[in-house]
Amino acid sequence: MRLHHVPGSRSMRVLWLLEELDLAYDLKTWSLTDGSLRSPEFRALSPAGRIPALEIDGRAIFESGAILQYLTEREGRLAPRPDDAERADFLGWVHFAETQGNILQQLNIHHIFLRPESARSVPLMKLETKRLALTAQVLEDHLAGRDTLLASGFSAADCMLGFNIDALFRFVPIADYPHLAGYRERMGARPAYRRALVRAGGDEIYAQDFYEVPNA
Ligand SMILES: N[C@@H](CCC(=O)N[C@@H](CS)C(=O)NCC(=O)O)C(=O)O
Repeated sequence: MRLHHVPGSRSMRVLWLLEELDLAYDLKTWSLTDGSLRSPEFRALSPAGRIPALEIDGRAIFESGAILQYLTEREGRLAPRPDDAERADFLGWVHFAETQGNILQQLNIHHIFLRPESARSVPLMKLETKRLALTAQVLEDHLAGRDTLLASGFSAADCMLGFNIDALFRFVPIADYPHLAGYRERMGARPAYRRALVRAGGDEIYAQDFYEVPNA
């Protein structure tokens, strides 16, 4: 099994799940900025040139949510089965994580990656920060009085969504979301998460703890 990875990116979701499942794997590390994700070699694994991709069972799978689902079904662990009443909640949170992930990606592009800086859009940063705050409030409300996304306990949906939270608090103030902050602490304390962080290498994306929307 080989995970194609960029430190600090969505491949952390898969890395964390592989550690939770105690599976053996190799890591191949790529860069978001050197053009290599557009190479034929990488696009043979992930056609849109996106991280992560997982080589497994003689093929490659792309899309973090699909990889998580494949792994939980293959291993028969950390996700409710299709006939379980919690299955719909599980799938909802897995896909919600990508709704939020796409907002975070827009904010990363406009606060960090886009060059020249004059091409960055303050109105877009404002809009996406508001949209992000709405998703954060959904989680804040959902996590009041519960430790994990699913009532039955930790699942791969927490790997999918838990990964977002570090990025989320770069753009919305942690003090506004105490239940979500507690969730981040609980997820961050899991031994498998700690092991994944060590294997993942340093974050390649964020140089600041918090990114304010600049005055236009
Ligand atoms: N929906 C995809 C999104 C993958 C994605 O956009 N990954 C980012 C890294 S977090 C990437 O590869 N960005 C490079 C690019 O957009 O060119 C998934 O969940 O796997």
